[in-house]
Amino acid sequence: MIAELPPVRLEGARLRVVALPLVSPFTTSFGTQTRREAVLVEVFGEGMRGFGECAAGVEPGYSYETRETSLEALRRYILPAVLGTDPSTPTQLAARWSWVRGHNMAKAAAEMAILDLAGKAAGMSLATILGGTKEEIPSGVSIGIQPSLPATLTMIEGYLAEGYRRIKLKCKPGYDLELAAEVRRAFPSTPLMLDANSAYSLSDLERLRQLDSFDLMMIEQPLAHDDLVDHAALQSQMETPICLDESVESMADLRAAFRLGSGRILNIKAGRVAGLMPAVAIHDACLSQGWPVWCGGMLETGIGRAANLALASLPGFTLPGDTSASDRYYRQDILETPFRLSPQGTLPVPQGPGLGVVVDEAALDRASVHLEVIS
Ligand code: OSB
Ligand code: MG
Repeated sequence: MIAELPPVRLEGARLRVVALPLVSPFTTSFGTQTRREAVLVEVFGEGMRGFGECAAGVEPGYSYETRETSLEALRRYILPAVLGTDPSTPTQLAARWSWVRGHNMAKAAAEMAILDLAGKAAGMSLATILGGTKEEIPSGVSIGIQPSLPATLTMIEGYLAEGYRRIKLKCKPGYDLELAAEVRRAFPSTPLMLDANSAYSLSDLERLRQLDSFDLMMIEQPLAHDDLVDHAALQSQMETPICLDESVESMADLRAAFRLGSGRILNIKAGRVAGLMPAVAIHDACLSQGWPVWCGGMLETGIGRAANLALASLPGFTLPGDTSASDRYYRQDILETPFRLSPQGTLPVPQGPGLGVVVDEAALDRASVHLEVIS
């Protein structure tokens, strides 16, 4: 349940792009990233500032949304829809851009900034606003495609030693069966899963079925980004649970996935589904349907990470997600206190008002490559 917050008046907004080098290149079936360029939304009102982070990448490999499309949607349509209007609740504000088709990650960034501001104005943490019940989030780590199998094994060993509770490996056709076999041999009881980012088709059925012998928790998004029908066919012929990511961008997609049997688990990313409030509704639907969920990630800076942790504190998030510590991504995050992994392999849910994090203004300025005022 989402707490209804008192109305806030939005007096101004800014759009910023921060560029942060990744500690190591991140390779998926759709490409390699060496740094993250994140669009940040800042909203001003009530004498305060709220921050939101856009999940979009630089290139349209995961989604059609990019740094440029999200900047354009935010400056032309999404922010003008909510700026300078009467005091309104976050729900009322989000309703003003619902006419904009698509651009879910851009909408989610604006919503996050508004919720941060409204939470600060009301003295309420984002986790409390969203209906969170946990204070610590057991965390997994998502490992990109590595140059060699030994490199992958070394990396896994390091993350397990740090305390991570689940290993996710990116895979693609030809970098899958041997990978799963070798990792399973080296780590017989580690909670393990694969993420294909849509790299397979039903013609790979026999190959995918062979993954059933490796005791995987799940395989994430094996088939096309916009498919639910073939995923249902695959799930009916495979024992390993399918977890959907790219294929579920709305409640309508989710209902179709339930009806068809396109999987058994959902990775929830607020950016993919147009915001935290829609993400909570999707979480609630999964909880009633008996689908476990976990919180995905998009290599967020500390700002987006704080929102992910608040979302992951809801009761249906029963599986460790991609909510890794700041140092798994960045040498220098943009928070005064970066997120650290506890020895138990958990991250804390921020308890302060709004996102509950303090931005390191100097680090933010150093990382900024673009700043514009929206009026
Ligand atoms: O498919 O979950 C994905 C990163 C960028 C784009 C898509 C995905 C990912 C990850 C990384 O797997 C998750 C994270 O640690 O943030
Ligand atoms: Mg994924």
